[in-house]
Amino acid sequence: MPVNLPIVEKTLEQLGADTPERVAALFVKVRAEFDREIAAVADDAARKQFRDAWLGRKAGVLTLVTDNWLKPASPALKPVVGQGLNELRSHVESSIKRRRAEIERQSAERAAAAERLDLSLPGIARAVGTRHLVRQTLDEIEAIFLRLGFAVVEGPEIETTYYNFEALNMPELHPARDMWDTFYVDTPTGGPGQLVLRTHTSPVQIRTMERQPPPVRVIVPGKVYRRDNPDASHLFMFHQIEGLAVDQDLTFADFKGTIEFFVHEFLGKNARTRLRPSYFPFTEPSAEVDATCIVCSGRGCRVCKQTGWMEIMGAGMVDPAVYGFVGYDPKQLSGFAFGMGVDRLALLKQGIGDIQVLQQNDVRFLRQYP
Ligand code: FA5
Repeated sequence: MPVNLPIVEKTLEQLGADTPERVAALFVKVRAEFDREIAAVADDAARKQFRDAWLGRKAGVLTLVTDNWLKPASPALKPVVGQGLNELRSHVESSIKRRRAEIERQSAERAAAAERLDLSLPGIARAVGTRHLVRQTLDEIEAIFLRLGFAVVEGPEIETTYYNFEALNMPELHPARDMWDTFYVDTPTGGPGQLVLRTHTSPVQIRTMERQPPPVRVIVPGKVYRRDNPDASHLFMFHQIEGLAVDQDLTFADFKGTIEFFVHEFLGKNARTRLRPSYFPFTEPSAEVDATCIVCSGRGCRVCKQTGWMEIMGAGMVDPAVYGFVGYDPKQLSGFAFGMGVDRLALLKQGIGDIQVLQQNDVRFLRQYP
């Protein structure tokens, strides 16, 4: 910032300042110009430039006054110029220091004003996750069976072939093993220690009966895995809820009553059920349970493939051969078991046409089930 003071470029002689009064008058002019200019210094960058213009060693105003006024001054005027210069220097230095403090205070005030907390501003809404539709369905089904006195138990997702097949009355090479396309886990030995990703929750029937004496009344929610090609009704990882009740004198009527109660609670009082004969190696007799399609109320639609019915579970009376694997007495006991596909029940209840949306994690879908 060049200082607008041509007088400091000249000597006292050139300025005609030959008396102490005239010299003093020159210093008054310089000081007035300084005071005028410092008032316009508004920020730290301007202050630095201003300081250099006045105090800079090479061409600052005070250096010029020293070189042009003091050094060539006559001996009579030298003390007057010296005194004027000293007073000017201390005025310049202290004023610049004061201005610097003011600028710092002002910028701190400005920053504080910008940061001031405005309690009237609307808050920032944080997105909160929700339970997945499958989790919601699992919880709902569990709650229904808890009311009937069933307990919830769980089992491992990596299972031995013994629990997944053998103890469920499917010896090695039994053709029924083909009902489940299985993911085998590589193990060094193979053979009887062979591990699989469980294809159903039924192995936990065996684990539960091994662990506790009858009576048994449990449900088993969990993930299961099959080498099924994904399509509108198939996933290769899905969820089942197994049910097992074993006691003295349990009959097929107990089984039917339990399932009807569940279907009414889950799908509504108007939903009807039907049983179709089926086959599972670990139940005898076996049945597939259908419920009226909730989307079309049984009239027939795309979701139920125009049949009016939706298959919801496999089930049956526990095959007496199974009790032999867990040390239960088949002559004293009877029971029923069922295994339902939770993902398909979620589709059925919500009228969703493609099971794969449950695993695509599209938030536009997930947000519909808060
Ligand atoms: C079983 O898994 C038997 N363990 C059920 C059972 C338990 C029978 C106890 C008797 C006694 P199934 O393979 O039918 O049965 O499967 C049961 C349900 O899982 C089916 O009704 C269907 O809802 C569901 N499910 C089967 N495969 C798939 C798949 N790939 N994707 C999604 N859901 C499936």
